[in-house]
Amino acid sequence: MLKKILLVFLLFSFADARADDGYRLWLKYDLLKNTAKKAEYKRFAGFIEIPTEKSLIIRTAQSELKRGLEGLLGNRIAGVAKKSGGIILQRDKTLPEEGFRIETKGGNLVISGPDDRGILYGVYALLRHLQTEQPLTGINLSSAPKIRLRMLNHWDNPLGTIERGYAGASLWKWYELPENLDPRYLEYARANASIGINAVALNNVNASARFLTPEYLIKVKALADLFRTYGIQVYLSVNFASPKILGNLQTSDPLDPQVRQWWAAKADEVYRYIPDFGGFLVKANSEGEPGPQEYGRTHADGANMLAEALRKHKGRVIWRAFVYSPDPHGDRYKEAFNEFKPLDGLFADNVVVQVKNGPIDFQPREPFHPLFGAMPETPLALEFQITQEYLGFSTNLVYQASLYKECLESDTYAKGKGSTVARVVDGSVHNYDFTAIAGVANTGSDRNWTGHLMSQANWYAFGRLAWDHTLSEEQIADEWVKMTLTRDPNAVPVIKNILLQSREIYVDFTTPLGLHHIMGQGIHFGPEPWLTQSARPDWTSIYYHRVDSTGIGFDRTAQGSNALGLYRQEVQNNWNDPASCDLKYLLWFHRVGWDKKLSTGNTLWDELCTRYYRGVESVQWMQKEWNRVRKSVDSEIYEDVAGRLAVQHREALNWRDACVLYFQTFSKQPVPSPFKQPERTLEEMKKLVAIYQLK
Ligand code: GCW
Repeated sequence: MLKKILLVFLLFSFADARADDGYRLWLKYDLLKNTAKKAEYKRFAGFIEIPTEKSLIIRTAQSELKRGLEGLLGNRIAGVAKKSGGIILQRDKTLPEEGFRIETKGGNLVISGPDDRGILYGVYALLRHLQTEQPLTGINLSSAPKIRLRMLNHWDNPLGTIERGYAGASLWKWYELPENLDPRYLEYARANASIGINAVALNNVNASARFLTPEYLIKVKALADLFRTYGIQVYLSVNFASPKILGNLQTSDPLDPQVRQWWAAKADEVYRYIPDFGGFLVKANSEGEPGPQEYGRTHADGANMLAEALRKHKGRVIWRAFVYSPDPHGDRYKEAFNEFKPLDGLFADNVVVQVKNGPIDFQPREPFHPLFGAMPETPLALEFQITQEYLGFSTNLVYQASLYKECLESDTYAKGKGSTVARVVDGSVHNYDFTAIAGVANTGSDRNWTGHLMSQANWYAFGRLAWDHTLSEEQIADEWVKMTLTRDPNAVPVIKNILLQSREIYVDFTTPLGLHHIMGQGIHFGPEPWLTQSARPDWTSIYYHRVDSTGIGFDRTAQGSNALGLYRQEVQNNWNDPASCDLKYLLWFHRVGWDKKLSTGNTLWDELCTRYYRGVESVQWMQKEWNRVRKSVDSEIYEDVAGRLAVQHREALNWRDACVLYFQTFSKQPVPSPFKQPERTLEEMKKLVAIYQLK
């Protein structure tokens, strides 16, 4: 007996002493310390009643609610329903699809949803409410998603690597599936469901054909069976050449009857394994991936063939618009537009075209993609990159809700003022029947899921904005900090402020004033503005910044490439004139002389230097601010974030010195005071970057 007590004691003290490692994300459900709140919440924690027809998702909702309440309130929830004092989960068909309402009625708390997912999302909303210590008395909260398909795209490869993944190996252990189900699969599904994500594409868009073989479909099915219990549908990225690779056909021409037949049979087979399979995600004729253009066919021909194969199963095709050609005289900015705009209206009704937020490639800042203002007849899905390919990998703290919001709120003027990207994507501008948004996942098998603990906030923010793009980045940061890090009222605003400033700080020390695509060819987290040679001209830096002794920037006005001409007149009016163009987009659209006076009062050269230097100083500011919250956050998390901020400072210095020194060879001007000339030389910076890129 004594031994047993000792063991229990040891276990408990271990649990207490054990530092937080971020594994539990924002779903910790630790006992609330606020006794008044606890007492208020306990009035409804007597029992949980669920609808008589119980589905798997309802069971999930019930057990999640029980787990949450027991953790937060510290008492067991009885199984027996009473008249009042409990929580009732119920169906209410009058509510909008997947939505929910939470209200108090007759001494109970009632969570209603029109469908199972709605009830599950209502449960998570309630738990969020309690975790952030909001008042429950008189609660009347309803919400419904603005976009129907809210999905993560994993760029995970069959052998466990992740393209542009910085948080360890893939979560999917393909060799162990289907027999062995890693417990993380469920935790992953929970996390997604808690923020309203209802679909995932499991594999890289640079797709291996093996996922469509029976050997792999059985593995995919194992994951789909599990994710279904959290309301998550599975999609696969497919290789357009699969008929040749797997079917031994001579061609993968989308108009060839045998090819069409092959895909139809393949779709039937997939649905035998996974009856609620979502559909195919396709990257075609892009960066060397196969596609319909090899046969003289269009993207619409390719997408429509797959759409036909999936139609009878209610499956969908998500066809990516990320295409560009290696034309040294062209402007990559315009290429996706030029290929897709003429196809508007030609896609089958179960096709969605997925467009990246900006025209180049997930840069720290991009103007919104011109296709969002130009495809009234084609449902467009918006693709964000949550993983930080161009945002400092997992060593830089960059809260991306600011980037997402900037894009979502950009006005396309597609149907007059107020036709924001968000409203195009949610279908309210053009009445698309099906709407979708995707985030390229930042998850991996690192214990804390995302490498940088603070990058969890980006996963969280993506889900929350996919649900409701009108939420502010501030509100989302508030929820995330309180659920993940601390509810200490002295620390919460400090951490929120770091998050809210972080994206602009990153832009400042990497690509201020509208510079873009000047990163290392191999190290997308580091600088290589001097890159002039590559396998393709549009993979160099000079293609984008066009620096010379007179100035810097890409002229995309009518005198230049006229990429600006792809936007509505009102948008062009905002950006056309270098004197009034928002400085954050200046060098995206204009070549500007070094001595040109900007609205800040500085010349272009001085302003450029000021931003690079200010960026580095701001990283030091983040370090100091983080230090202020040391006592309010878990020590393991504190140390880990502090360490990564120190790395970020080193990387910021590298960016600053590399860019300032290189551009200075053209401007031939001193670094303006009070800043000091970098201590390192350009040659040293080039050597450093070269070392990072050695094989
Ligand atoms: O951002 C680029 C990445 C590629 C990626 C591609 C894409 C999956 O560097 O790694 O490939 O975009 O989005 O298809």
